[in-house]
Amino acid sequence: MTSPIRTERHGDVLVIVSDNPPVNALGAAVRAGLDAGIKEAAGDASIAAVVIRCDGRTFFAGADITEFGKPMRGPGLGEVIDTIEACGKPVVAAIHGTALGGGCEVALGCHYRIAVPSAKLGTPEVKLGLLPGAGGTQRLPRLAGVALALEMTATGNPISAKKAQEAGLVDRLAGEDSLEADALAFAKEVAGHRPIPRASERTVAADREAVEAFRKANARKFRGFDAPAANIACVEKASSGATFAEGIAFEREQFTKLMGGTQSAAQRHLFFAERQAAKVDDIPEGTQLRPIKRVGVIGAGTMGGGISMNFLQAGIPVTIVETAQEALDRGTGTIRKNYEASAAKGRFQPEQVEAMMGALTPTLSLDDLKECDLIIEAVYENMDVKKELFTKLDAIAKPGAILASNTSYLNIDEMAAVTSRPGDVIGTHFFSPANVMKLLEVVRGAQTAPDVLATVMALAKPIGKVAVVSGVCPGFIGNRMLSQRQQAANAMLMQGADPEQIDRVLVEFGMPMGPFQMGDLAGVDIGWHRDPNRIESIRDALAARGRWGQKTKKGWYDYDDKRNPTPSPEVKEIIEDFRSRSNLQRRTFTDEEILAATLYPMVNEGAKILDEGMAQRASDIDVVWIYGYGWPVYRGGPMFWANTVGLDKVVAGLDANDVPVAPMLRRKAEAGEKF
Ligand code: T1G
Repeated sequence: MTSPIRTERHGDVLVIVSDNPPVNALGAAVRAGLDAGIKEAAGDASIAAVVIRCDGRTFFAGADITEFGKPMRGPGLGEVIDTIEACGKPVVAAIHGTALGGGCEVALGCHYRIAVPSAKLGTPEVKLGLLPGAGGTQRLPRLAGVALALEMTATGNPISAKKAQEAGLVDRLAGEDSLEADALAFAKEVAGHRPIPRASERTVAADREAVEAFRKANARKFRGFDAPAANIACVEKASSGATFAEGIAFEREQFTKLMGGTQSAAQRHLFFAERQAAKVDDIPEGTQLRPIKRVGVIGAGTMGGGISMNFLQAGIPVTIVETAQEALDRGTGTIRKNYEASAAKGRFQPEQVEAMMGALTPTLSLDDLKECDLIIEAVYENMDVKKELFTKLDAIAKPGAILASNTSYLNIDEMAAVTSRPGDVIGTHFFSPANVMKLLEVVRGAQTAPDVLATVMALAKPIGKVAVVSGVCPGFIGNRMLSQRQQAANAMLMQGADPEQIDRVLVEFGMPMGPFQMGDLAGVDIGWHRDPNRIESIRDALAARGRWGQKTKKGWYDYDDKRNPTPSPEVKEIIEDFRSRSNLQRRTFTDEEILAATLYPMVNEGAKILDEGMAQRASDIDVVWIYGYGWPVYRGGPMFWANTVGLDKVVAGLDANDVPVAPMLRRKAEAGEKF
């Protein structure tokens, strides 16, 4: 097999080039090639300097994650980087694209760094539950100081080439289209320079204030994660007066601990799961996508407005339709207000806001949708309303237009059936707020055409979404599992658990909020029959008394002006009243019992979803829960988490609570298999 590394001679400069698509990951062959190239340069007196660069779209984007957990082949990355740094001739890193993780570490091991302005440098290992394990936590602070090293390693966010240059991480910016030549010229310029600057030979002053301030500022964001603290500890070690070798030993110890832990396994699982979710297994190779030049959105309410924003931000013009001018104005006004709020935070320039608003065409007439390539309805969640609308759209929309429903649980096939083009009908279930939440459930109808599905899936990334394909079933993937959790929570309420105990247990597990806090956020009245005299559940009783959640400052909890929740005596009274009229056995619940009672039924429903073919793979279900509901990434999603708990334990828990176990789940548990 040819090496992904080649060398080129340019006078007295040796250029080492990696050609390892798609992202020049630093797999064994690349590491071996780099090692050999550097040793060739070190041993050849006619070579005065070295350039390391990459073909393709980016400089090394990190260690090869697919090699993790397998026996190391050839020299380790840290070893190769040490060899680069120890080279007796100046080595220049020529950076384009994203120098990430091990790629950034290779650049730090070089003596000089030149980058194109559009390049980014980053150490995102923390997003995989890890830390830069090839010397990055020790070289970064030595080159750029403690504060930036903390920011880069513990948040994993990349920085621009310009910011890197300002911080001393990059020595020079190349022309956007002349990196190769500029790097060569730079190498010739520094050839023969003495002393050769080596990051490991520098020291960095302690900055306890920066460390403490950083820890404090990020405490909430890092809650539950192991890796951020380990990254901080390594940067602290580098600035503690320890030698470079001591720092490397500490880094190695911390890296090994993280790599062996469940959190990193979970986060690495999700890295691939998210990319896998974008792939639809049975779409024929070479399926042509339909061009989407203009999108129509029906409904300018919260969902319609948020959906429109996604496309406007991606540079796709939107025609938005309402039934009344006042609603239309309110909707477009909200879109502008949201954009202006983002602009105030520096996310958009004012001219971008004007451009996006200029690409929004409000109208009261459905006929104005006739030029749209994709039409998404986000109207009232009622099948009759939707069927009537799809009937009209069938007559208005141009041939080949994709007709999509934003329904969160209604049957797409029924909507398709009223049209003459069921193949063009699909579900695009955005999660509220649609311009913020990343999950997009793409609901594939029985007759949805492959190119329609492929087109919508391909749209997800440009509009900033993570798409997961769902089959047609009530609640699709996420809400179908969520309802199991809600039923279990309601049942425990009746037996003696408090809303705040149940919510606390799930928040401590890592969820952003528990079922009752979530109910108050979404609205206790959502899906309520609206008959205050028909009180069949605790929820009905709350809704009947106007306890609709945060929007009425009272729901399952009472809320102050800052929306801080406190337990409500009225709610306790309502719950007590229902308990007293039921013949359910009263009991207390331990936190473990609450966790098992609420999460195991979700896993059980996930098994049914898989068995019915409503989701392509278990990892897709994990992606739904990470991006749609805030499941803690360090637990990998419900199906990955169930594997870590042990499916036999999940089945035992379901049996103990008399929950009928999905056959597929029981089979797997008995066979000692995982999802
Ligand atoms: N290893 C293996 N495969 C990778 C990879 C990697 N590092 N990065 C991407 N891929 C694959 C990816 O699975 C997909 O494959 C294809 O490349 C395109 O990726 C020792 C321990 C670089 C910003 O965390 O952030 O270094 O689905 O769809 O949107 O300290 O990929 O096509 O088959 O994401 O243009 C640290 C991870 C590793 C960077 C490009 N590095 N990658 O985004 O394309 S740990 C990272 C990314 C490490 C050292 C430590 C992004 C990207 P497929 P993509 P993209």
